[in-house]
Amino acid sequence: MTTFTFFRLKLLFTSIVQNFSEDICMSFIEKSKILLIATFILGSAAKPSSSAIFNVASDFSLTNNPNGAWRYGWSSSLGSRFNLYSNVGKQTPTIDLWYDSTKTIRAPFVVHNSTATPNNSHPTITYQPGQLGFHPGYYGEYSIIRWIAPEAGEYSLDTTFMGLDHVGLTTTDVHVLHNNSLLFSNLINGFGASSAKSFTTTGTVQAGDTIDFAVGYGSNQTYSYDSTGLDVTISTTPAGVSKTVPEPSTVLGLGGLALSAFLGKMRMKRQRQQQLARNRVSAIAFPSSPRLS
Ligand SMILES: [Ca+2]
Repeated sequence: MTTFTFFRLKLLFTSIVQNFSEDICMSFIEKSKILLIATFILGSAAKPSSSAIFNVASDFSLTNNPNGAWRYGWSSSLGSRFNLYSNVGKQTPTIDLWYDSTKTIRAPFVVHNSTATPNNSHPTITYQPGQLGFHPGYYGEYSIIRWIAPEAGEYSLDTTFMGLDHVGLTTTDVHVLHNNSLLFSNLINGFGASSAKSFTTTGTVQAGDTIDFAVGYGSNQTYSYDSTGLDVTISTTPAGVSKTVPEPSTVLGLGGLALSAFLGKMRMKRQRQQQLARNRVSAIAFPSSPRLS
């Protein structure tokens, strides 16, 4: 549930509760029941949603950086200041590119094949449909894709780095860092599946924690032909939320039904009371005509 949706609901329930609180026909106990139901609905709705899945390639954006939980950028060394890429363009006419225009030949960078077909528009790389890659800089700058935890909770991480350049071949060093502490390091020397290095882990994060995926120019310390594929999936479960807890929409539906039923019952009671009051007024204003005998 978005913050906007939550506050719209809050305004709606506040309005309902206020209207009935001003109803003099309603007892204190009845008003208290309405408040309790509304509080339950809002309290349940305020809880974070259940598990979320983030994928670095399918979530890619060429228009937003930051892009949701993702950031595209670079640093001079591992763990040093993170700089967002501020320039977009094309590596080839059909391959998307994030880069820093102040850097030599636009490296380091991040690339993405947004087409639905294998793309060999680059002379030494074939990008698979939807594939994402990144590349270090001339001076050994690290290209980094950063994920920032939207909220506290548990996470599971599955990542694979792979050489993309079938001519070079790719020669890079790759890393995963949690809040700038190394979780994983390895070297990519080669091309394709045989060069791939994978890493999986689980853990906990606080809101705002960073998990970085970084690529450097490798043990040969040259950046030529160093395009490296990156596949990352992060699954999260917010703190305090069990996978068996009903979805907020379910809670809202059940809570809304309960509140509607209770309010309907109160309306009927009020209508009966108003009708009785009208009958009494009618009896006083129009007494029966005296019977002529
Ligand atoms: Ca290299």
